[in-house]
Amino acid sequence: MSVKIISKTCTGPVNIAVIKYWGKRDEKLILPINASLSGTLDQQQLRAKTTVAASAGFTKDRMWLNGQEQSLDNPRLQNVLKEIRRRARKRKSGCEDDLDMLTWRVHICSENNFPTAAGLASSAAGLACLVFSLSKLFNVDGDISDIARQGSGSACRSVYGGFVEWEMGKEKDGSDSVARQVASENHWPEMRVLILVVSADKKHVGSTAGMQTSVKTSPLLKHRAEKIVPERMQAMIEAIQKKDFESFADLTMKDSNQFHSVCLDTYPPISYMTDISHKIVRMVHAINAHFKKSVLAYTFDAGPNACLYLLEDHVPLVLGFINHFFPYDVNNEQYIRGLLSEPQK
Ligand code: 2P0
Repeated sequence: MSVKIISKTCTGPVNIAVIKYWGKRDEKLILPINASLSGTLDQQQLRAKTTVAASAGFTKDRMWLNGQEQSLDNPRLQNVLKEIRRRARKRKSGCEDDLDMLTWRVHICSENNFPTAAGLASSAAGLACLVFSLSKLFNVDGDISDIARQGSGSACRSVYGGFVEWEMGKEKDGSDSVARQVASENHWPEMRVLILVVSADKKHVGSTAGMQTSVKTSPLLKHRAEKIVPERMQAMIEAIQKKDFESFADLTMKDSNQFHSVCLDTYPPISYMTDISHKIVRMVHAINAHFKKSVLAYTFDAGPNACLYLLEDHVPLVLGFINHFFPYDVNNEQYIRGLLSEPQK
């Protein structure tokens, strides 16, 4: 006797925030204390890849990440699976096979082609990809960014390409805390991102725990969420719509700096940036001073690695500076690799 297995394989992109998410008002539903905005990278260099399979022959839901079996005894993953099955059931337009399928267990196999948990948005790409693959497997249509959000907050932004806003929302049930595209992947085709891997080690404080401590202890975070981010979001959306790189760059760098200031304002403090990260900041400002305007913007997430936004024309020159200031040294594990990614495709 043969047992039917249905499977789907999808890939999911990384997103790099230019207005950062840091802090939740609801831990279970993953509702943020401020809106955020990111660019979605193309999938040539960095991506998650997930295969989901369902079968009447599987005895329980199981998951493997980069070849290692992971426990699915995780409330976030359970919520994601429950919500996908709930929506599939609600749709009810499927054939009998479809309805049968809702009782089948799933096997999930996911891999990233870049360091996991090193502040390179691996959870965003992974969870967005998982939710997208499950939605294809169970024929769930419509916006799935709210389901991705329940897997990992920033994952909701990886559901769309181009520049994407995660709206904070007002509703208690999170129904309006969703991602929406601010500009499509074709809007600013000259935009590039260089990722400088300072360290591929796991971060010393995870984002989820780090932001919980920040919400409890940082007065700067409260001020940022209430006063700074709402104005900055508007200015950022305008800069993107007008393709005003200078404003885009200045806002991006200021927001990264404020996020890391919040980390230091957290008690006990959190420091994600290293001496090399700070050296990159100085290099970027030196390059911008040379041009007498911002042609390059850094942004750092919950880790020491730098993401540099710039326009295509400046890539060769900036790579020249990077090679000059951070020469490749095989004996030094802290060397920097420049990965060139086009953010929008
Ligand atoms: C961001 N980060 O906007 C910010 C900037 C890190 C620094 O979103 O607890 O992994 O799963 O919602 O989404 C990292 O936080 O945290 C993050 P959870 P998540 O990209």
